[in-house]
Amino acid sequence: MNVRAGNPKESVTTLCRMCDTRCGVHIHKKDGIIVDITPREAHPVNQGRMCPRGAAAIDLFYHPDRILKPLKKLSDGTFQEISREQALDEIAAKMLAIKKEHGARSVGVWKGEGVGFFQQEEYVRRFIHAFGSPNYFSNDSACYNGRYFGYSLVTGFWNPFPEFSEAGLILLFGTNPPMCHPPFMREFADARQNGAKLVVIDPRLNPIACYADIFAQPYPGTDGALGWGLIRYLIETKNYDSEFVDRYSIGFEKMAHYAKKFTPEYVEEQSGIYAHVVDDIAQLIIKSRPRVSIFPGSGLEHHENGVNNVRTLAALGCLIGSLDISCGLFWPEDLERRKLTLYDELPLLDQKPIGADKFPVLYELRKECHTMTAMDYMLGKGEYPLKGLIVTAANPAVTHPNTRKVEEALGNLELLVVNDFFLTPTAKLAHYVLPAATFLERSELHYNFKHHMVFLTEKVMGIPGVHGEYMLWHDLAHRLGFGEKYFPWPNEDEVNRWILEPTGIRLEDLRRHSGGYRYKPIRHKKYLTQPLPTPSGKVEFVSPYLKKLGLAEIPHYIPPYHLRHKRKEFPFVLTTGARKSLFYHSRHQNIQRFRTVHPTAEVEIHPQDAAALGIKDNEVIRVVSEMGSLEIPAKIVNAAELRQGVIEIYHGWEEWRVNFVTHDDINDPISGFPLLKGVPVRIEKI
Ligand SMILES: Nc1nc2c(c(=O)[nH]1)N[C@H]1C(S)=C(S)[C@@H](COP(=O)(O)OP(=O)(O)OC[C@H]3O[C@@H](n4cnc5c(=O)[nH]c(N)nc54)[C@H](O)[C@@H]3O)O[C@H]1N2
Ligand SMILES: Nc1nc2c(c(=O)[nH]1)N[C@H]1C(S)=C(S)[C@@H](COP(=O)(O)OP(=O)(O)OC[C@H]3O[C@@H](n4cnc5c(=O)[nH]c(N)nc54)[C@H](O)[C@@H]3O)O[C@H]1N2
Ligand code: SF4
Ligand SMILES: [Mo]
Repeated sequence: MNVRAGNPKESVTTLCRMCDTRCGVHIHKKDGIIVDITPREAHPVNQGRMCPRGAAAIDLFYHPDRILKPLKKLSDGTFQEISREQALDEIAAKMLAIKKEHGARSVGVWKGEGVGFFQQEEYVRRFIHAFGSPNYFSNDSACYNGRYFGYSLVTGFWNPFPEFSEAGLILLFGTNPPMCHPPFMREFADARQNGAKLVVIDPRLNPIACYADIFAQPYPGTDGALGWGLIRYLIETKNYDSEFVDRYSIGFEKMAHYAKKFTPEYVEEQSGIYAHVVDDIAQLIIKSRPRVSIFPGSGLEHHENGVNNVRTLAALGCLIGSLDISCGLFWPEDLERRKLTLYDELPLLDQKPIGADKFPVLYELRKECHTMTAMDYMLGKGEYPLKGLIVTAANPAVTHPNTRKVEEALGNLELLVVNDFFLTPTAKLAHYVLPAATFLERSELHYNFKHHMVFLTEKVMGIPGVHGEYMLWHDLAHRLGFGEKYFPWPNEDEVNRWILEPTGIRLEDLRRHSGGYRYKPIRHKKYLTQPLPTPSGKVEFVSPYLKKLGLAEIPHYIPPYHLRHKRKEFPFVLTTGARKSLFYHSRHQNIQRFRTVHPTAEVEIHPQDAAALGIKDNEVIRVVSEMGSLEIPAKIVNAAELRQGVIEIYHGWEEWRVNFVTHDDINDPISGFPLLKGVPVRIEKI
């Protein structure tokens, strides 16, 4: 590969963006080639540690399969390399043709987890509004929004990660930190050293569960019942912060009334967690409150009752007085920077953002269109057609539910552009594939709200002809006629200066503080002197906003789909996507040394379930749901590793795409989230 150094220094400090954790790292170069990546000692997030994926940025940057030139699909389905000018000219021309025939809203954009949040996301949102379409989609339709809503609806803000090290009790629901959030492990260790207790709620014995004081295995999708059982216990025994409740919340009486039915026996019936375990967890909360860190992961939001289950846990945290303390529901203060989005200037509500009618909360609180509804619009079954789509940093042909429909919908577009490093299953469906730049080839601002810090990362490397996200939107905007107005900045430095201008922080200040710049001191219990950012200014145990929309005012518990619709044909419950430390969704399977560790996919199954079906270890079996089927080798786990009746499949495999069997049509009414965990299935021998 023809690479050149973008920076003459031999060691550059930056943030790792192999995941959204953004650990501080040093990139070491020799003669312009990256030779090593090491963790930054003083960084507030990782404090001198890093995970194996961080160092794999080298494998990614130099990967032999990287796309380095734009590709155009020919009529025979093969791809041909073309110049960037030709690619962008043709894409812009096609976008204008679609706009002329169907209106601007018939073109959309989709950003994925590859670029995460903030700056790269804001470029995408800005671009599509400037073009005249409200149709911004993202992976967040199946990630994070569910948790964001669960918290925001109760407290008005999204709780960034708690400072676990200061907790007396850590309660983890459906999260797998050693795989997903490695820096939490140091905080857990610090807390444990100070005597903190650990409770893990997960149908699967995930690695952190091995260290728990209490590990309980619920049926998927039933965490809300446990949350309510804990609320009931605390209210009945008067072990809650009544002064806080009286002065700073609304809806307590309704909540207390609703909680009554969640006796330990009822919780056991719903969740399968023994009644006495509910009491034990409640006792631990009582001993430690308010120093309790409650953390729900994607195991909660990937259900059709996810937001309310998360809301229940947020309410529980408030009830015990954990609001706005470091190890509880910390309320971060924003940096008063400029935003790149155009929602005030060009709201485009009259253009009918896709899914905003079906899932108004998703649109109102996050300004996101609903990806699952978008598939219908691509297939000509919407109110208007969606004909063109630019996808950056996402791989929906693997990661989005109902793969069969995704392939059909993307295949039906008149223009599909994919900006990625590799020819992914999504890119293979595209008319044009553009070579994306890695984080090492970009400059961007990063915000860490837990620490009130802002960071600047700069280009460490460059590859001729490969451009970062900003230049993609900039160059397209200039071809489409709105470049001068909306993308006037010639480079990322100028964008960054514009964003920071109102803060008084200069790029030079950030360059001098490569370990991050604290933009505001941290304050706690701010709700004592200022209203919370909820509509009422108080904690909302019930939500008048949701009631007005015809949604549940109380975060009520509805049993999950697999319990509501018990059917003989589908006796098992499939959960998907328990993360693997070396893979990141659909990424890194092409890194050979990682692939050696996980050579093939597997469906994890309980030994008694396997015995009853006569299934042997490694035997290829068929998993069938209402949506589709998948053939995959079985892995018989130990009895304690999985709740009987539950099976688990990782979601990122290119060759074994579990999303062929997940549901895009069973959705959380608040977030619109699909049913990814808790899918009724049967197992067939082949
Ligand atoms: N290595 C690695 N790290 C990652 C990612 C990755 O792909 N790879 N992805 C990143 C992203 S985008 C995200 S969203 C986060 C997700 O990170 P986490 O939120 O920690 O999610 P998972 O690892 O999927 O862990 C979910 C756990 O929930 C359990 N579970 C499933 N259903 C239920 C249920 O109904 N109730 C309960 N209590 N548990 C349930 C599963 O068994 C699993 O152990 O990870 C991030 N970090
Ligand atoms: N069944 C099931 N499905 C799931 C989940 C589950 O648990 N179960 N989890 C869901 C969750 S939480 C999430 S977040 C989504 C993730 O869904 P996606 O956003 O589709 O995530 P990735 O598979 O990581 O795809 C990211 C793509 O971006 C590319 N990429 C990486 N970095 C960059 C970059 O800097 N620039 C550009 N242009 N491209 C880049 C990668 O090569 C990759 O092809 O999957 C969801 N899907
Ligand atoms: S957790 Fe690993 S991949 Fe994520 S930022 Fe840190 S070192 Fe990079
Ligand atoms: Mo995610």
